[in-house]
Amino acid sequence: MVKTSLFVTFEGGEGAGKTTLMDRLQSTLKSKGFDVLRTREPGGTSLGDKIREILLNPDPLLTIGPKAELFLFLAQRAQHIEQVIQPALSQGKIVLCDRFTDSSVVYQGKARHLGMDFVQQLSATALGDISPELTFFLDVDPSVGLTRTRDTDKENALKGDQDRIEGEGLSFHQLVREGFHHIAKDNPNRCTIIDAMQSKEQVFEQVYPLILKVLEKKHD
Ligand code: Z5A
Repeated sequence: MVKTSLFVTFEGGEGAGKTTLMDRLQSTLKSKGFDVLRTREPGGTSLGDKIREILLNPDPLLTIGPKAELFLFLAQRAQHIEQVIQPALSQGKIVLCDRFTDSSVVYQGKARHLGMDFVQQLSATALGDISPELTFFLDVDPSVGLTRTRDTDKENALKGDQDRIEGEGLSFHQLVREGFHHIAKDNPNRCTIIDAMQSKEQVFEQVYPLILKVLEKKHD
């Protein structure tokens, strides 16, 4: 087993193709002998999974204001880092994480109007010295992404079961997309925007070599 710690995050709007891409990356990296830990937010721990159920519950009687929502995301992240991400990196694993702090900055900071800088500063307390070395933003027109997700839900007989955040209007998801572009522009060394309107194969072929390049540099 090849031991190389690397923290990679995957971001993007609903239905951008993160799960699809991460499935392929995980199996390919494992087949090359790397020790890979795959995880996601919200979630990743027992506490995180319980917080996820609350955050995504579409029940209109369960009111969650923007600040409460933010603190729930930060709480699950603090636990996720301490219990899962930090230990895995210390053991020389590649951590592939579906969403991380950039999602909070964009969804709560930009789309919920709490302010991107405010969320970034507050997040620092949950993060400690952990931050991703590589981030891929899968960029897709929100109407395309939402249609993909709804088609998948239909296939899985989940019609009408949109989660609380997915069920926000198109303008909300457009703000999300703008927010991710903003972060990518401000962090060119860490972030790469990937055109997720391309085929699944093309998306993988763009991302995988970039991960390999960083892994090779670590072995030099
Ligand atoms: N959130 C937040 O507000 N603040 C935070 O701090 C964090 C999260 C961490 C979590 O939702 C929600 O929490 C999320 C942000 C918020 N809400 N939104 N919107 P989630 O975990 O349930 O869902 P998601 O992260 O948005 O992912 P998803 O909907 O599961 O989509 P995906 O993983 O990016 O896509 P996929 O499952 O790989 O693909 C979707 C479908 O498209 C599927 O049928 C694929 O076969 C198809 N697909 C994938 N790629 C392609 C390409 N390239 N072409 C054509 N079709 C494709």
